Amino acid sequence: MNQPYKLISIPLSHYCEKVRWGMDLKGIEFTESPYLPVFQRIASKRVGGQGTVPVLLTGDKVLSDSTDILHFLDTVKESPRLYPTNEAERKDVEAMEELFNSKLGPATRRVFYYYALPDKKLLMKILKPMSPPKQHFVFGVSFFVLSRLMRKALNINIKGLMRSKERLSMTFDEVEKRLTDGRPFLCGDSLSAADITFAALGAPMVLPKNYHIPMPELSELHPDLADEIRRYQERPGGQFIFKLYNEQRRVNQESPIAQ
Ligand SMILES: N[C@@H](CCC(=O)N[C@@H](CS)C(=O)NCC(=O)O)C(=O)O
Repeated sequence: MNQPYKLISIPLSHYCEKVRWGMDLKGIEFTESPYLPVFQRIASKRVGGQGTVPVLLTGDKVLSDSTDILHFLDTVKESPRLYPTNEAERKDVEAMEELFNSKLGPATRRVFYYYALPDKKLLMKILKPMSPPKQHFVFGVSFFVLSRLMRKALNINIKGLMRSKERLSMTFDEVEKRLTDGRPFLCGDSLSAADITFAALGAPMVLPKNYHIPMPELSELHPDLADEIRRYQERPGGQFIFKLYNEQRRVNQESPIAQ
């Protein structure tokens, strides 16, 4: 069957996970072109993206931002809606999503990579599922150079780590304030782009079992990262992510890989 939508991705990327979740939730079929970090820059720019992924090719449009893609999905298939039709409710969802995109996503990525990047064996293992074998090989032999490029691009250093830890905690505080009244979703009474974005971008600090590709075990990680993750798993925000993954994440196992 001819698949109209193609997702250019890094399989491990939590911004790609956010988009996949939206597509799977709506039952929109797509093929995926997976790349390893750094390699995605060429693939993204080649089709008119900004060098980052996700990029969704729709046939006549190139969407190169996860939020633009989620908005687009509501136009492809109205139900279940990711953004409420009521203006005030929609603005609330969009404000939460923006907070997670700008603060949570970069912070979880930086904290995770700060501890994982020095461990070549572990990182190669984490990056392997779904990745093109040739790229995985080249990534392995060029690890010294590529891991430095990643450090530079993602600002992975001790100062960045400290700032990211603060932002991470601040974002969880914000979410947990809302959850104290026992609500099942962050905004309104159904799953929205706010919940999906929080769960997907928070996943590297909580390691839900049914993430798109297998997450490492705590015992494999640097002890400081494992401690940090344990703390987030126990927080109400972490429990909320587990709940969303268990109850709401419908993975479409059928999405074929396109090269
Ligand atoms: N604002 C973008 C951010 C996407 C993003 O940061 N993607 C990461 C992957 S997790 C990326 O491509 N990073 C590569 C780089 O910056 O070189 C979105 O929401 O789609």
